[in-house]
Amino acid sequence: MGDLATLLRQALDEVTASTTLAALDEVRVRWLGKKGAFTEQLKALGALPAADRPAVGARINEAKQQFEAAVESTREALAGAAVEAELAAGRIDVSLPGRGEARGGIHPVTRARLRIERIFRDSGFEVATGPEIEDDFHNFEALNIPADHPARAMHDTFYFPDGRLLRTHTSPVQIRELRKGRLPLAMIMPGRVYRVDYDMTHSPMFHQVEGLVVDEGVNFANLKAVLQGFLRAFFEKDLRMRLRPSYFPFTEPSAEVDMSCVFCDGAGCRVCKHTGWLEIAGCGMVHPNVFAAAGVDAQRWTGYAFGMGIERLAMLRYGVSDLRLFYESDLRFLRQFGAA
Ligand code: 2U9
Repeated sequence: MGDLATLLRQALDEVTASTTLAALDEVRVRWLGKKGAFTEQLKALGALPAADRPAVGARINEAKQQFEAAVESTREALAGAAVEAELAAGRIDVSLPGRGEARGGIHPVTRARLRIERIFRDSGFEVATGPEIEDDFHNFEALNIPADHPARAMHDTFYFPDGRLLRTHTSPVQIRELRKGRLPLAMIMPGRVYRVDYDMTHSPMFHQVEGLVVDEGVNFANLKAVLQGFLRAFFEKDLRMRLRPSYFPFTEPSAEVDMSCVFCDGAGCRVCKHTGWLEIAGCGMVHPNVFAAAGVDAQRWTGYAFGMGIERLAMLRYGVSDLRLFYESDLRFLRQFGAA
């Protein structure tokens, strides 16, 4: 039985040497499996004299049990260590400082819009909005833009299959307001508008603010004063303004609005192409045909209207040279604009 003691020591050494659960299992199978040494020993019992068998059998079983107990305790130790290692790898150090929260900012176009709204509200205007998906009547017909006008071409306007379209200006909101019949009114209409246009200075979607004042006896001089007051408040500069005759289907007479260059104060620079002036808005007195379409009595009421691009106002106010920066979501650009 000296043999058995040697075998047991060897088996226990192998258990101790196992560093993984898989290695330990391999040792267990090798010693206890069908061809394992303990099994072979038990098989050999048959060759012994019958009288010796119980005692020898008992010793073999004892050795086998010792081996099994060693395997079991090593298995527990290895499994415990594996859990510990897993926990250690995923441990979160709750005492570490946090990463900190990134502060959002207000988009420059929104910031400009809020600024415009505040200035006009302060001088008694209301702010009105309307749908971006419009019908032909509100976007064109009621604004004295006839069916054969080039603005209605497929390549100038985004159409839906049912004939509706993405509004090309915020003027349909004015039509909707006028048709409510609540006069007098003084309103601005800011919002997104769409045109089939894309290059350095044009985007298929951009923002406009239009204004409309309808009352008894309002005139071009009132329009000029309101626009000059707005531009001076928006740019916080004592700038000059001039009107040039122009044409829009919805106003008569109509004018383009220039302001003295906010970068060179009229002296001439690259931004104003050395003219000293920047084109900033369009305006005019509401056309009688527009009043008729909106159900307003043009004998009693007169009105003025104006329109400006919000991106252009924002570019000039914040010194942004490329319109596309507004739409690229580049955080290095956007982070420069804080709260309004
Ligand atoms: C009604 C009556 C009149 C709105 C007007 C303009 C002149 C104008 C452009 C400026 C730059 C649009 O963003 S832009 O491309 N707008 O020049 N808009 S008068 O006139 C109206 C609108 C509604 C009922």
